[in-house]
Amino acid sequence: MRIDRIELRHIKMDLVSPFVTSMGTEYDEEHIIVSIDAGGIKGWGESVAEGTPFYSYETVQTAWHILKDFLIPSILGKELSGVDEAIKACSRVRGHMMAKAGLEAALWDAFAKGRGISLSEMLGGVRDKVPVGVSIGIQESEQALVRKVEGYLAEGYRRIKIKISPGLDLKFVKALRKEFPELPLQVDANSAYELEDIDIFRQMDDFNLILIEQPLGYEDIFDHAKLQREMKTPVCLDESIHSLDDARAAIELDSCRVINIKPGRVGGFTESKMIHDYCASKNIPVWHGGMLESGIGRAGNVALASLHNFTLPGDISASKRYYKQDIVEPEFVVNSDGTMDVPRRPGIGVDVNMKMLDFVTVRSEAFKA
Ligand code: OSB
Ligand code: MG
Repeated sequence: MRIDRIELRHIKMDLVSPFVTSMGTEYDEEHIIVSIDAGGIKGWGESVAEGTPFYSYETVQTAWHILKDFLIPSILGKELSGVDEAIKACSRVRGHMMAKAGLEAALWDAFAKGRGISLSEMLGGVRDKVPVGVSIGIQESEQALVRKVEGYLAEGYRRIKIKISPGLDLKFVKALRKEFPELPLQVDANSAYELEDIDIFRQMDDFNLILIEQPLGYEDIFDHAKLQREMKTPVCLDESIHSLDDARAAIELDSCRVINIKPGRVGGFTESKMIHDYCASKNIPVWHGGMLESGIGRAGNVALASLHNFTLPGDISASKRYYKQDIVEPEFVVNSDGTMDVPRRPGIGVDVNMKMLDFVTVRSEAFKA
């Protein structure tokens, strides 16, 4: 497949409600949409670098720079036999996983469309529905959180994750456990704690949580092993895992017993699959994380989550949980049994709503071979 043209679009979409975490408050989401024209086929991908460097060092600006000046020139005008060849052509670039993943996703979509199969099938997916949960930001009060959770459970979500931050942690967990003793519940700290806070995590052990996500440093693997040793509840790593090598180190050191896979954080679907397969071989369950993606990124997430070792519900929620209107058709919905359908049409399996995409685009640039 010859890579004839690549277009980048910086998009900005208003969230239906502010998303509060230990990293700050988000009112809107900025990402990059990548589209590739190759031999009459159009592939779509989303780079989840955000407007701010608070979750990752990458931002829309850094990803744009890396895509424009290094990644796109490495493949533009080339005849590629598959995604692996593009990855090899881009391998001199160190880091910048989100920039790489956006381009890689567009290539996976184009190659799947070229073969007339769904992205899920091309990735080796085994499910036509995936279990999904919802990630809830820090709320003003315990009562407000309980009401939010009630609403999401009524919509069908099977598992609730809440964001925590020092001082805004145990009281929320206690309130939810009191109201919903059997609720599948997990917490995400986004690196807000230190090993000295171990007492809080010892107390968390009493609440039958599925897991505790990224309590300590955002690059740490070592201290998480010390914490896991002192706890029954599985530690799950998100921020610290950027590659198969990181996953190996974390599992060999027993720094975590679950891994959150986000293709954007690890450079794309290819590395995600390698981490998935390695975790399966070590009996480590994985689940699909989220970066408040538009429907373009979400379509890829749902496809990846159809692989067999994604046994825990993902942070993959309905389009309307994030945005008033999505940029794909049909929008993503959650079924009443807490699952989401895996698109079956070729590639990402949803159509891009060009009118909506234009509406949310704040800048674009095209590169022609
Ligand atoms: O840590 O999992 C996280 C959103 C942005 C950045 C980091 C995270 C999140 C979420 C939201 O938790 C998950 C979703 O997309 O629903
Ligand atoms: Mg997380």
